[in-house]
Amino acid sequence: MKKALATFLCMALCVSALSGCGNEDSGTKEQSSQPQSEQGGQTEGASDDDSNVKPVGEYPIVEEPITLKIMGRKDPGAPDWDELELFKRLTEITNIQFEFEMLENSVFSEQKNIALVGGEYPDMIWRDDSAATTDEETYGPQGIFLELSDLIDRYAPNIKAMLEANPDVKAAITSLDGKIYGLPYVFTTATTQGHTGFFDSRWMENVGITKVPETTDELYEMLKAFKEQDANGNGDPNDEIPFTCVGLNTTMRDLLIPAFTGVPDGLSFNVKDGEVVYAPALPEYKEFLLYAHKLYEEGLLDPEFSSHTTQQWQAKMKSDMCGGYSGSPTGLDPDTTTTKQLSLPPLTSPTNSQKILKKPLYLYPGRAFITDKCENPEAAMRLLDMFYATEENAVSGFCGTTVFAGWEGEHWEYTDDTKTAYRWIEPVTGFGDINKTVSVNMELPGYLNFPAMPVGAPLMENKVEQVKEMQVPYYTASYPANARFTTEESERGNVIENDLYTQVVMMTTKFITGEESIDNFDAYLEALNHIGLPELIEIKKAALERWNEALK
Ligand SMILES: [Ca+2]
Repeated sequence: MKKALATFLCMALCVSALSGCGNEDSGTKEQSSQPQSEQGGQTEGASDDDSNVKPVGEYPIVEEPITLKIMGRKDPGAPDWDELELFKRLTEITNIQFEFEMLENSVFSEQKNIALVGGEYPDMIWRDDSAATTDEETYGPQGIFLELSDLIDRYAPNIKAMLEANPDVKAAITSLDGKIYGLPYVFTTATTQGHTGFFDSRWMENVGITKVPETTDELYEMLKAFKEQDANGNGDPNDEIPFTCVGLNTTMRDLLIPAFTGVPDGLSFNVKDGEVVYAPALPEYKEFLLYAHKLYEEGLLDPEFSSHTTQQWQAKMKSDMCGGYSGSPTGLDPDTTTTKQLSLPPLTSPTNSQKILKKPLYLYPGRAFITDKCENPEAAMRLLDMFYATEENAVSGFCGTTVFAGWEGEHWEYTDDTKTAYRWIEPVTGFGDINKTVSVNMELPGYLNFPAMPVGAPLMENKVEQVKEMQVPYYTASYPANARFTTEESERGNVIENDLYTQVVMMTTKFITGEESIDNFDAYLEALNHIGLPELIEIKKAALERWNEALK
C-alpha cells in the first residue's frame, strides 16, 4: 500500500514538475499560476490541496506571497525574529512572510498554554520549551497540532531522509498514539561531543608507560605508576592525584561501571539482549565496586571525589596535580597545557569483553508545531524542511548549518577543503554576534551535523580528534532517553526512579570508600527491590515496546 502511494505521489510530482517547467519556458508565469490557485481542486498543481505551493525542489515555495503567523520562544534580551537576517532572507527565497508573536522564556509557558486552551493560537508554534512532549501528547490527539507524517512524506524530503537515516530520532518524536505532531532540533557539533576520561600524555611518558590502557587492569597499573613515581615531573614523587572526578557521573558512570557490566549507562537502565536491565542491580556491578574500592584504598582515586565542588576540582586539574580526570581537556588552562591529552577508550574487564560507550543523542523535541489554524500546512512543511537540509542540499546557501552559524562565506568559512575547522568572518567574532543579527543559534527546528572545530582552540581540537578516534567507534545504545511514558507510568515511575538513584549513589559511594562493607551487596540489592525496581522495570518494558514499534 505504502509503496503504491509513494509511486503515485512521485508520478504526480514528476508530472507537475514537468508542466511547471513548460510554463516557465512559455514566459507566462503569472498567467499559468493564476488559474491553478483559483481552481485548487485541479490536479495539475504541486498538490491536490494547495496549488499555490510549488512542487518540492522549486522556489519560491509559494507563487503568491502568504503570511505565516508563528508564536516563538526567544531568549532573554534577544532580538525579535523579524529583525534577523535569517527570516528576511527566507522570505526572499520562499515568498513566505512572517508575523511573529515573540515570548521570552519567563512568560512563554504560561502564554502558550493560555493561547492553546483559549483557542487563540497562530499557524505555528516554534521553539517550545521543556513541556514539548507533554504538549504533543495533549494537543496532538485533540487535533490542535496537525499530524505531520503525511506532510513530511509529501513535502519534506530532507526531514524524511533524516528520519530514515536516524530511526531513533523518529522514535523520539513519535507520540504515544504512534503519530508525529512536532518536529525536533537534532544537533551534533564539535563542542557537544562527549568525554569519558582524559589524561596527559606527558604523565604516561614520565612513568614509562607506552600504551594507552584498554582494560581495567591496565588502567590500574597506570594509576599506580602515577602514584608511585613523579608523574608530573616537578621533583616531588608524592604530590600526584592519580585519578580525580566529581561524584559518580562521567567517568564512573560512562566508563568504569560499563567496563564491568557490559551495558553503556552505568547508573541507569539499559537494554541487554532485548531485556530491560538496571546496571546498578547487575551482579557485575559488585565487581565494579570492588575495583573502585581498591582504587580508593590505595590512594589512586581522589579521596575528595565525592565531597569536593566542581570549582575545587577544576582548580586541582589546572594545577597539574591530577593524572586521569573525568572532564574535557577544554577545561584545562590553554596557556600552560602544551602536551597532548589522551582519551581513555572504553575498557574491558574480567567480567566484560565488549568495549562499549553510551551513544549520545542530542535532540530537543517539539521545536515546531503546525496548528489546525494554518491554512497553508503544505507551504509550512516545505519551509520547515529547509531547516533540515544538509550543506549539500542547501537552498541559496540556507541549510541546518546556516541556522547555527550564519551564511558560509559571509559570516564564517571553512579553513580548507577538509572542512574540519572554521573561522568567523569579520565583523562576526562568535555566536553572540550571530544571535544578535543573523539567527537563533540553538533550538530552532532543524538538523545540524557540524563536526568542524573553531580555529585557534588547540584543546578543543585535541578533544575532538581523541573522541573521534577513541570513543565514537564504540557507541552503543542504552535505554532510550526519549522513550515516552503515559501520565500514569511517569507519575509512578519518576518517584521510583528518583528514589532508586538516590539510594544507588549513596550506597555506591559508601561501598567505594569502605564505609559500607561489600558483604552487604545482597542487602543493597534487596533494598532496590523494596524501593520498586521490579515495578519500574515493567514500566520501562512497556515504553520500550512502544519505542521499538516507532523505530519501524
Ligand atoms: Ca610530582
